[in-house]
Amino acid sequence: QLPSGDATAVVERRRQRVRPPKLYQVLLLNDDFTPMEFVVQVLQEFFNKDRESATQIMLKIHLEGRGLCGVFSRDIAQTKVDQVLQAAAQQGHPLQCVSEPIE
Ligand code: NFA
Repeated sequence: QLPSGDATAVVERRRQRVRPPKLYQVLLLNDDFTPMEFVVQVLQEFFNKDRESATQIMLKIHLEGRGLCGVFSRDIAQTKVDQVLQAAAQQGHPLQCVSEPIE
């Protein structure tokens, strides 16, 4: 179990168990129906992007299929996903948003 011996070994083993929390990417996925302007507004409202970077990210998603909106702790990432999906559904848009752990 523990390496043989002294108190130092115990201290080192405890320290090894402390890990920084996993981080999560939040991504938006392209579709053929959600208006570009709505995606730009989502990026500004929920991901605090200025209009220029929001437009760039939207176009990247449009051209490449998906794009990174931000990196957050697990709970914040899930809240972002929920907020985006709720806003999209409320406006009748099929916009999809997912979160994925990094590494
Ligand atoms: N592809 C959508 C359109 O042409 C725009 C869009 C961009 C949708 C990014 C979803 C995400 N109206």
